[in-house]
Amino acid sequence: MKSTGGSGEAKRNAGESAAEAVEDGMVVGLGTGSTAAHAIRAIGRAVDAGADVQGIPTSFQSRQLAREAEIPLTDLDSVAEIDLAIDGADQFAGEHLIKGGGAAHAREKVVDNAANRFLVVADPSKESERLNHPVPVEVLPSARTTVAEDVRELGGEPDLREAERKDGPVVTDNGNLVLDCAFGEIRSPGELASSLASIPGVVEHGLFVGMADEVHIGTDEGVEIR
Ligand code: ABF
Repeated sequence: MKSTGGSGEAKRNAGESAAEAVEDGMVVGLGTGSTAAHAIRAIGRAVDAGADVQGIPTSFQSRQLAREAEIPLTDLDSVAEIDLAIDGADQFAGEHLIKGGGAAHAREKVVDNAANRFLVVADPSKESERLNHPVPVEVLPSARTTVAEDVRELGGEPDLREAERKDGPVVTDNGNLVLDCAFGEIRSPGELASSLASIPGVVEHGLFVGMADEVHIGTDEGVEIR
C-alpha cells in the first residue's frame, strides 16, 4: 500500500485513535490509504474480540484489507445508515480536505458524506493553514481533454496522473482517469468545489468541503483530536 507523509507510528496512532470510536452494532465506512489501514486493522481486532460491526469499503484496496481483517462487509444499498466513517486525507485545513491521492475519492466522498460522523485520520504533515495541494479530479476517459481545458479556464494546471510503473495512466476502481489539478492556494474551497463539479465529464473531485467532524492527528507520541 502506498504510504505518504509522516511516520508509521504517527499514522498508527491516528488510525487506532479513530477506531476507538467504533461501537458494537455500528456500520462503519472504511477509508483508503495507509493511515485508514491502521483503523481497519484495529476494527478487525475488535471484531475478532466479539464486536458486531459491519464495514462499507471505499475502494478495492480497503475491501481487500477488510477481508483480511475478517470484518463483515455490507454496501450502501443494504443499510439504513452509516454510523461512522474513518478515512485519510492528502491535506487538511480545518474541516476542509483534499483527498484522492489513492484515486479512490469518488467512493470515499459518497461513503464519508453519508456517514453520521466522519473522522479523518492524518499525521501532522497533512495539515496546512490553507489548502494548496493539487486537487485530484476523476474524469470520464473520453472527457479528459475537454475537462482539462475547463480546469485551465478556472485557473488550474491539470496533469494526467500516470501509473508509477510509467506504463499508462492511473485507472480508478470506476474505470476512469485522474487529472491532478494545481490551483495554488485555494482561497474559496466551496466555490472551486462547485465549479469543478459542474464541468461535464467530471465524475468527482477531491475537495471535501466542510465534511470532517473530527481530525485525529497522530504523532510518534500520541494523538491530538480536533
Ligand atoms: C486516501 O488515502 C485518500 O483520499 C488520501 O489521498 C490518501 C491518504 O493516504 P495515507 O493515509 O497513506 O497518507 O484516504
